[in-house]
Amino acid sequence: MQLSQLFNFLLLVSPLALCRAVTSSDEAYSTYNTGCKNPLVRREWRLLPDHEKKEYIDAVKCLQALPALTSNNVPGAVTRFDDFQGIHIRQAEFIHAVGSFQHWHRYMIWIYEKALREECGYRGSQPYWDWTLDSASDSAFINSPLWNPTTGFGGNGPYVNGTFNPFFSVPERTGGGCVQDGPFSNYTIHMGPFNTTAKIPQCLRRDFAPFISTLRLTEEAVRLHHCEDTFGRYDVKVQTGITERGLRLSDAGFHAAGHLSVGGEAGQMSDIYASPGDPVFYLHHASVDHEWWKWQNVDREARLKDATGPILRFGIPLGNRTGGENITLDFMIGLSELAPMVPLRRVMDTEGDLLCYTYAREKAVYDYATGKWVAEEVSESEYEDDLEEFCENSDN
Ligand SMILES: [Cu+2]
Repeated sequence: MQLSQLFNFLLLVSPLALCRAVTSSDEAYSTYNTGCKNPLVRREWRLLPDHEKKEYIDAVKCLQALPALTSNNVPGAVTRFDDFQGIHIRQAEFIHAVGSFQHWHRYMIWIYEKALREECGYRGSQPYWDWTLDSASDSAFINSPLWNPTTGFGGNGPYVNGTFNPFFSVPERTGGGCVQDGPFSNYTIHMGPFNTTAKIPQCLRRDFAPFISTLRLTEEAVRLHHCEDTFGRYDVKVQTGITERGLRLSDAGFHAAGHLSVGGEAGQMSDIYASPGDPVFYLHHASVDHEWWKWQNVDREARLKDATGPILRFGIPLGNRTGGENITLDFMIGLSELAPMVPLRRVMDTEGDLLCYTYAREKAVYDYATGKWVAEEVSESEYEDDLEEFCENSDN
């Protein structure tokens, strides 16, 4: 073994070297630590002008063409896009039905957004998918601008008969086959289903279940989560529907409902391990994050410090099965090779000493006169007044 080979070998095996590799490959972290002056502003997908939609999709396709960084530990990872799916598969049992669920996914989406910007020249922010805009009817869901083949992510897969998931069934699913149109119909996903990072090439599958959207993703259903005033209770609602055996429909919070409405039974989006194989995962989780951000903003002083929930899956109160210790602000989260470990206090504030983004204070409204979605401003006080009235009127 030559000296340089030995050095490379040490870099790969030594945990110390691993830390070094991560920090040295990413000096940019230090620039984020000086405070957040110009936060990126995240917007709803349909409010982006078409050229910005294209820039985002081009950047995702760029990640899907760059070589993986994690292939030493994630055998199925071929591309930079796969890196994120692989890390999610590997960590899935430590990041769902735990107190750090929201924090870990916030961190993941941010690192993904950073990769799009720093490695693929993307100049925008991570868009999100406001599910409530597509929940008025089955056809509203099916015709969402998100699924547009030229300005979106392509649509449903053709209907395929059969049982795809040993753990749950989605009775009114409508697809299940390979997505036939849009920018990702030819992309090969390399991992899944379930808990393996072995290389299993497969197509992107979607299995729309619009009834989940009309049931669990309406404005009212989503808003009910916000009537909770402690993080613990809010988070229980958001995570309802995560079970040991995957995602469940009944009482599903907006997190599980968003996954299941797109993934049905057969699609990657319904897979608690492999869901980041569908590029829409990132818009869905940005929306979960957006809701948390809105919740935090109602009382920033208290809520930016409010973190609780079990370290072990399904501990109290998330299932109450394992009991055990709770997370604190010092609990460490990380993305293996993709990003350094950080205490979760550092991701509490989206405009803090690590993260630097915010969400536009707007809501998309459909303008029947022009047939276009337009932005309507929502002030913070307006949002809070409405919420108060809503929660008083709902027997919650
Ligand atoms: Cu996840």
